[in-house]
Amino acid sequence: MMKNFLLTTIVAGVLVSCGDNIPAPDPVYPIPSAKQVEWQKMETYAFIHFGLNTFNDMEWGYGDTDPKTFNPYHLDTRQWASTLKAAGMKGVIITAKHHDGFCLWPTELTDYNITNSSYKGDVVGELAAACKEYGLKFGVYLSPWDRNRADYGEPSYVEYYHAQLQDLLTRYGDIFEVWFDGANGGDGYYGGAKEQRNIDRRNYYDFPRAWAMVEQLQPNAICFSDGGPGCRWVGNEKGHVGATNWSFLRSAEVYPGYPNSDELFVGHADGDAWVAAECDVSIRPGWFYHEREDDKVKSDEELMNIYYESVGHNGTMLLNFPVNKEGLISKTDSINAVTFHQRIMRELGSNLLLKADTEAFNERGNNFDASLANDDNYNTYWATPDGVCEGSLTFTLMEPQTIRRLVLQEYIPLGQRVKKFDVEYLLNGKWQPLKLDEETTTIGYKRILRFRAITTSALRVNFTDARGPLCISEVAAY
Ligand code: FUL
Repeated sequence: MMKNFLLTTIVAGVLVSCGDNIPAPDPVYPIPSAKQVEWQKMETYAFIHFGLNTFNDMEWGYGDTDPKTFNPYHLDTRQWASTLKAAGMKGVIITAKHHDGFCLWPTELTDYNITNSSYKGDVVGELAAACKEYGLKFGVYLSPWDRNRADYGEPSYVEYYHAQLQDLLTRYGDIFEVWFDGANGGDGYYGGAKEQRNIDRRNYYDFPRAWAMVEQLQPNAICFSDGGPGCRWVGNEKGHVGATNWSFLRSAEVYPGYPNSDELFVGHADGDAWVAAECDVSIRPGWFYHEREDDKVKSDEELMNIYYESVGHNGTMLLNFPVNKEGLISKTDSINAVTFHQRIMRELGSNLLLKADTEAFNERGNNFDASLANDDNYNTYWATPDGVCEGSLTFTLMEPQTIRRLVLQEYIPLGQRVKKFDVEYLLNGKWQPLKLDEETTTIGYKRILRFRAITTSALRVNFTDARGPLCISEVAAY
C-alpha cells in the first residue's frame, strides 16, 4: 500500500513537473542572430538617394560632375526625419557615396566630397543627428563601384574603400544597416581615363573583410548585399518578394552581383544561412530626384500593395525618398507616405482575434498552449510536441465579424518552419475553405493574407507541413 502510494506520488510528481516545465522546441537551423530578429521587426524603413545626381538630372553620375553643382539651398535633414517618422519608418539609410564617388560627408580620404561643394556642412552627420532627435535608426549606403577614382580596379582602391567604410562607421554613432550594392556598369571617368573597367565581382572588394569590420565597429549593424550576410536583395527594385519566401540562402553560392538573382525572390529552401529578404523600391520611378517625375509619385494605394508584397511576404520594405534640389522631401512624396502609414493603421488596426477563444489540435502543453497565438505578444507562442509537424488553431469569436486580412507570424528565433497551410471559416455552420489569390506555403516572421470580405464567427488555420514542430507566435484578423 505504502509502496503504491509512493509510486503514484512520484509518477504524479513527474507528470506535474513535466506539465510545468515542458522545454521549448529545439531550434531548426538556420536561425537568425538576435540583431537579425530586431532588424526584421522594423518592417518599414527609408532610403534617401541624394548627391550630385540630384542637381544634374542623373541616376548614375559618371564621376566627373563638378562638386560645386551640389547646392541644396534649403537643406533640412530634420524635415526628412520628421516626415519619415510620420510615415511610420523605423530608420533611414543614406547614400553617403553613390557610384559617382562623391562623398556627402567631409572626409579627408578624397577631395571629391561635400567640402568642395556649394554646401558647407555634413549631410551624413546632420541626418545622423536628426535621426537621434526623432528616434529613427540610422544606416549608410557606400557604393563599392566608384566611377571617379583613378585607381578603381587596382588593389589600392580596395584599401581606399575599406578606409572610407571605417571612416563612416566611426563618426556617426550607432548604425543599424550597411548597404553593399552589387551594381557595376563598367564605364566611368576614373580620374580622366574614361574607359570600361570590369572587376571580379566576387573577389575584388574583399567583402568578407568589410563585413568583419562592420561586426567589429558596429556590432548591432547588419550588412545588406545580394547574398547578405545580414539581409539579402530580392532580385528586383519593385519592392516585392515571393509569397513563398524562405529566409535562407546557400551561403557559399550568392555574392554581390550574383547573376541568378531570380533565386533571391524565394530564397533557398535548403539554405544553410539565415539571410532574410529586404525589398527596396523608390516612391518615384527614379532613385534620385528628377523634376519630370514630380507627377509620378506612387500613391498610398500603390505603396499599400507593395507593403503587402514585402512585409506581408516575410520581407522588410525599404522605401526610397529622392530628396529634391532644395534639400527637402517633396510635398507629394511626404503626403503619400504619411497617408500610406495611416492606411496600414486603418487596415491592420484592431485585431478581431484578441478576444477569441482559441483551441488547438496538437498541443505541446502549458507554456506553449493555443491561447499564446492570439495574446498580442510575439515572444510567446503555441507549439506542437516534438516530432509533430502539423496542427491547427481554431479561433471562435464572441460574435460574427467581417474579416478581410489575416496576419500570421512564426517565432523565428527558433527558425522558419511552416511549408504549407490553409485557412477555413465557418459559414452557416459549415467549414469553408478561404479563397486566396496566392499560394499558402511559407509564413516566416510575418505573412499577411488579403481576401474578399467574409463574415464569420470562427476561423481555422491548418498547418499541414513544416520543417519541425510548429512555433506560432501570433495569428491576427482584421
Ligand atoms: C542599384 C543602384 O545602381 C541604383 O542607383 C540604386 O542605388 C539602387 C538602390 O541600387 O544597384
